[in-house]
Amino acid sequence: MASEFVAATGVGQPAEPADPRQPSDCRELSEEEISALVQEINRDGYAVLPRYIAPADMDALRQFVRDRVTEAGNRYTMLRGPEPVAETVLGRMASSPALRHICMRAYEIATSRPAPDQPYYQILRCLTGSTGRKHSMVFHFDSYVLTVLLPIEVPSGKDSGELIVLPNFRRVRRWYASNLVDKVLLDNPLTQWGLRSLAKSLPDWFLRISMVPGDLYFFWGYRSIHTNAPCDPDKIRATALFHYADPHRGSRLRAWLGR
Ligand SMILES: O=C(O)CCC(=O)C(=O)O
Ligand SMILES: [Fe+2]
Repeated sequence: MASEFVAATGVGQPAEPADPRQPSDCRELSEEEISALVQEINRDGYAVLPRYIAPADMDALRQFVRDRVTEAGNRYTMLRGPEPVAETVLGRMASSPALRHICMRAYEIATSRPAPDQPYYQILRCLTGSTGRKHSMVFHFDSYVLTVLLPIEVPSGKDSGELIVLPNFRRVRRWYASNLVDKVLLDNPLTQWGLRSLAKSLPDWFLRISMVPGDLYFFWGYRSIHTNAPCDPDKIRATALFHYADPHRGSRLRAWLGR
């Protein structure tokens, strides 16, 4: 599956032995590697760059997440935008030319459209406690073409918060109105109930990805129906997301609707 990408391109291997005291900047990928990444997302539903973030950065990030969760009273918490995470490796990722290049070229290769100069929609999601359940098994399409996901804390155990994906379910819509119809059809109690039932009764229909902290995951969030499985309430599940490129940014209908 996703490992083929690694085998084909060798991008999984760090160029030098990782020095745990030396936080690394984002690795660049060649044009061939980005093409292989896109092919893999198209074929398998997702691609992964193993060990993209250095262990020292991951340790600091885990501590950062624990501190924010404690501050939030051990409840679900979400940090939005670059400012609250500016001092962590997530701040460096958000401003990394190498990661930006991967996103823009992947977008161009996949859509044959020029990559727009839009900031990431960046969030850090921390699920824990009983409030974490409310934010699990909520199937959705993202509003952005490419979703880049860095798992930070992945709980082990019965409920271990996998990423669940029905990959590449729809095309990138030309019109915002079509996108809105898709979202209404998906985001209603009946469809949500149907998808939850299907995920239980026909699990093979879905990708269920057990993510590894420090690896970097890519999928077409706009095209894929996806969600996260629940995690045990006494554990933390934390993911950082960089969503890139809203195809309906200039839509007049959307401006009119005030969305
Ligand atoms: O946290 C995750 O695993 C997925 C979150 C997600 O899909 C989103 O924020 O758009
Ligand atoms: Fe999403």
